[in-house]
This record gives sequence, C-alpha cells and structure tokens, in this order.
Amino acid sequence: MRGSAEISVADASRPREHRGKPNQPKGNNMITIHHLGVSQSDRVVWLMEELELPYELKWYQRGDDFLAPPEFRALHPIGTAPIITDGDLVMAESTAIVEYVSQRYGAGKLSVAVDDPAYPHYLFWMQFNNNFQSALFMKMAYGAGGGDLAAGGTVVDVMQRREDGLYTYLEQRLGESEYLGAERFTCADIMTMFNLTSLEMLGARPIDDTLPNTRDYVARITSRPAYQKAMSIAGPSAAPPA
Ligand SMILES: N[C@@H](CCC(=O)N[C@@H](CS)C(=O)NCC(=O)O)C(=O)O
Repeated sequence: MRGSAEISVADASRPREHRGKPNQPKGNNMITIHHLGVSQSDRVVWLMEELELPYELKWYQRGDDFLAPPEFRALHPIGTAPIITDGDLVMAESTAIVEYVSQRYGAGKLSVAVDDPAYPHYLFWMQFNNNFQSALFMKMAYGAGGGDLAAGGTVVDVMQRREDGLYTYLEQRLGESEYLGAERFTCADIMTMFNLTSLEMLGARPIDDTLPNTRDYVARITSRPAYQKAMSIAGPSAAPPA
C-alpha cells in the first residue's frame, strides 16, 4: 500500500502526571507525527504515549525502493522520518524532536536537568542513536559498495573496533544503571531502543546472551505499557490505518 493515512490519538480520560504545567501545542492544535512505516518515527509515538499527550499520526508508506515517498520528502528538506508539525513548525531529526516535545509539552519530566548529576549521561545517550547508526550504515555502505567484510583489512578493522566500542560501553552502562540517561526512564531510553530492536533486520548485532545487561534492559523496556501501546500503533508489526 502506498500513500498516507491519518489517525488521531487523544485520550483525555487518562490521568496526567506532569511535574509542571505543560504547554499546549501551538494554536491549540495537536502535534502531527509524520510516521514512515517501519522507521524510527515510532519513537515519537512512544514518547507521546509515555507523556500521555494527544497527537495526530499521519502514516506514509515506503516506496518499492524502501525510501520515503515524495509526499513525505516534500514536508522538509531533510526528508527523513520522523518529521513533526506543530502549528507552523516543521521539524526533523528525532533527537531534536524528542527533546523539544519533552521540554515544551512534557514539563521536562522525561529529560534530565543541567544541574542533575546524571546530565552528562543523558547528553551522551541522547546522541548514541546517531553514533550507533553511523557505525552500522558505514558497514552497510561498505558491503553495498562491493567491500568484503569477511576479508578484514584496515577499514573493516576500524569499523569493527568502533562498533565493538559502542556495544561494550552500552553493556557497561547497563551494568551500572537500569536506564541509560539517569537512574530512571528518560528520553535517552526512547532514543536508543529502536537500535536494539528494529535494526537487527538491517544487520545490527542481535541483543542476546552475549550482552546480558542489554538483553535484560530490552526486556525491561519492552514491558512498559506505553511502549507496547506505541508499538501496536506504529511499531514494525503495526498495520497502517485503513
Ligand atoms: N538521524 C535521523 C535519521 C532519520 C532516518 O534515517 N530515517 C529513516 C527511517 S528509519 C528514513 O527516513 N528513511 C527513508 C529515506 O531516507 O527515504 C533521525 O533520528 O531522525
């Protein structure tokens, strides 16, 4: 199926537990999440479910080339998922979107404040997504360009060393803390999970018994009701609205 479809998710009956008074989306409109089927835009849906914020979901199907369709790319010069619209604001890049929504509409309760001792961890793990994906996509591009990963050599060794470092630090951090960005669940967990679950289909290392802390972390996070609800709406196995 191609094209786009829209649903609204606004459950006003659920309790809200914001630390402060959240702002209202611009012009009292709901934020629209422009979601590309099977993509990391599912993390924005997850954030909205964690924060119990209303949103509109507009679903776009990938083309036969597995890329975003022209109507998605027309939204923003970057053209990658996720994109949100909030009044006249059109915003790309999930790290920025997640922190924007968390701070502006979630009273910062899933963020970490600058004066919190965990702040450096939060900053690091918020960026981990892009570090991780550059390492994975470098390997994919090398293979797609005819490079033989099994043959080894300097480039392959450097790529492997970088990838190993990421998993080693992930495993180390989760041996020290149940969550990545602080001792509690934060946006840094929302930013990281896609890489530990959905990216296996693109060749990322499986999270198995060789990474016990990360394996337990994935089990812990996937049991969250908001995660499960978000994945049922927009996760890899979710169906686009009819
Ligand atoms: N760093 C960006 C990466 C965005 C990205 O690469 N999105 C992919 C989906 S997971 C995409 O839009 N792919 C389709 C395309 O490039 O046409 C972010 O976190 O928002």
